[in-house]
Amino acid sequence: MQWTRLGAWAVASAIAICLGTSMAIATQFGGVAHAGDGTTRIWSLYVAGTSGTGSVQTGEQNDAAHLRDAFATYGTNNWQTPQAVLVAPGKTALKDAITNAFASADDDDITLVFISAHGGHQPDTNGDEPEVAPKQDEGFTTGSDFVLDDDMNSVFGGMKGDKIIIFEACFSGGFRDGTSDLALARSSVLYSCAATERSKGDKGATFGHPHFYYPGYLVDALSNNGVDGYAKADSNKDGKITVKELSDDATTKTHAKNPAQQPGLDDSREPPEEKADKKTIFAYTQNNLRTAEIPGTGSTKDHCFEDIIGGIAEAPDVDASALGAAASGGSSPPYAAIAGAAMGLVVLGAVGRYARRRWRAG
Ligand SMILES: [Ca+2]
Ligand SMILES: [Ca+2]
Ligand SMILES: [Ca+2]
Ligand SMILES: [Ca+2]
Repeated sequence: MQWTRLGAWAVASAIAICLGTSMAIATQFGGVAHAGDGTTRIWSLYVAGTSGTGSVQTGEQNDAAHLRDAFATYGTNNWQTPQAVLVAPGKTALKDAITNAFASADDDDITLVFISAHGGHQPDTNGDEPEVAPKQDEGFTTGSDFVLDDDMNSVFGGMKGDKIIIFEACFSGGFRDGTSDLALARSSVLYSCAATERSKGDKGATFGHPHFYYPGYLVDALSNNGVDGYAKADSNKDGKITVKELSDDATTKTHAKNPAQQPGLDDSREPPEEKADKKTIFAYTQNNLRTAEIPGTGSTKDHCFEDIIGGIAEAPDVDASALGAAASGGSSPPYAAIAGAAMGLVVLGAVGRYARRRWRAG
């Protein structure tokens, strides 16, 4: 299977690649009526936060494009087009793209945004974050912008119906843990790691080409199980993958691959009929799924800033072996050391926003 199609979207001109066929299905909300046209449609948008062609940037873009392709190519439920992949849209462009992409969605539809981007954090200045050290607002980068969790209700405000947001980013488990964080009604968040964790991937050892682990396993979850033609994530083999089945499969495999990383699912803001185990995100035909990809070789990398955002000078590197030691030895999260060092540098008078990102092969 080749994954060669990658769309890039500027706000003014969407380049959409339309794949797959649509087949109307009954509402997926357990028979509970929401205002709408009586048909559940799935609208989706996929974002790679980084532009460029390096191996790490390729990982982000693979995450976005391959998840899009897996959903659209093999899913038989009612995926709507365009299913655009956006590469490094700025914050305003991202917000506008979300508003535009979901303009035709209604209340009995599902809207989905997937984002693979560097995660970062900065000191919590409005006090909304939990009273656990270190108090930080988390966020992700896209283009040259940092999207703070305090701003996510605005950025994602154009989503409609039942909202599913999937984050591949360091610290993404913290994107809705503060009182000013992402908290849209009827929304579920799937995240690649806890608020204190770094999210990792590799250049090809696991999936045959660069992916971060969590989205790589999300894509893999939609592939043929190699036994009886059902999808790997379809635990009850009914030809449908619920949001919970998808999350569970990718979570288990990601955590097994990197024990220092615990993905998760938060559907606490969903009404009972839209909880993750009630909602089909992927319906398919048995024996009509792609096969799993072939592992290659590659080194491990993480998906974090090595800089702290917000006018603070670059923080020191964290060695990959130290991350491993922290995971196995239970020492304090490595990012705490980064934050402490970076905050110490504030007094040196760093001025302006400095968001240089650097990826490191470990
Ligand atoms: Ca509808
Ligand atoms: Ca916050
Ligand atoms: Ca937060
Ligand atoms: Ca199922």
